[in-house]
Amino acid sequence: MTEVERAAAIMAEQAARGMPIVALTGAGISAESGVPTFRGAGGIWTQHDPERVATIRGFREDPARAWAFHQQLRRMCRAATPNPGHLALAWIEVALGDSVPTPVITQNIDGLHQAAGSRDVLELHGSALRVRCTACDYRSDDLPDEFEELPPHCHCGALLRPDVVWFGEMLPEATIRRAHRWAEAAGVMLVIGTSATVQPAASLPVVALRAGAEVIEVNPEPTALTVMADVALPGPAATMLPALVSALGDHLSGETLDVRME
Ligand code: BJW
Ligand code: ZN
Repeated sequence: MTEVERAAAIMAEQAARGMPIVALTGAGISAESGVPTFRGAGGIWTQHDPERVATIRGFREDPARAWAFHQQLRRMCRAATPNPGHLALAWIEVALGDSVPTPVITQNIDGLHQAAGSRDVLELHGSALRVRCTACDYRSDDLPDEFEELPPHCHCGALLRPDVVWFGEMLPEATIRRAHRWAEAAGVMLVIGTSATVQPAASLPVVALRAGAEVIEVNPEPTALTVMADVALPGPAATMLPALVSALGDHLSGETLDVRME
């Protein structure tokens, strides 16, 4: 039995018991859509200092600098389309149906899971496709390609900022609470394309393991989680996830699962 087949067997068994199949994703799942990862060769943090562009201190120091960076990031996210990895997760949701919860907890800010059709996406780190006001409750995802002024201002006069979570900031409370609950309830947690270095997201697989879930990791590189995972699939998400879905199809009847990988 290959590792992919073993992972699929675990998923099928847990799904048959109605146990949640929870995904936790990171930048690696979008790499093959052309959105660069943060760390590693060619990573965003090798080109930009996160202290300057991904903290509230850096933003306050020079809002135009932080905005120039985020505009670049937003352009990449807007130009990207879901790859077979994102689509495989959306297909798992459809294939397993309503009796098996299949939430996707993502650290990504690119909106690609939603674009792929995943319906229950928990955005831990917000979205590059939205802005919010630094003073009032204004929030919007109806943004022009380019702002007339950088940094852009709210109708109330205060600065707008990207609706993302920067280092040192709390994650959206309801979202991280729900993510924790899914980690505790999971039968399987698929951990895909994350270096598992940024807290509190990096703790979710550990929470899941302690609560009895089986953890399947998809990542071409080893991480701190690899030795703890029940199955590690060392390869790119856009190849590994369709293979996993295909193997899962062999475990389920044609009526329950319709996952032709065309
Ligand atoms: C593939 C692939 C392919 C490649 N297929 N895979 C000391 C100890 C512990 C914690 C802290 C500490 N000091 C500070 C903290 C807290 C801090 C933290 O964790 N820092 C660590 C870096 C040390 N966390 C926070 O500040 C968070 N808030 C918080 O904790 O609040 C409470 C608190 C505050 C202060 C102190 C203590 C507690 C907020 C975190 C916000 C993260 N924000 C970012 C930026 C958003 C974008 C923006 O600015 O616009 O979110 S950082 C960046 O990292 C982004 C990502 O979501 C996040 C995670 O990265 P991810 O997704 O894992 O990507 P990579 O690039 O790291 O990895 C990619 C992986 O893909 C690699 O493994 C590849 O191998 C793989 N891959 N191709 C599959 N084809
Ligand atoms: Zn405002």
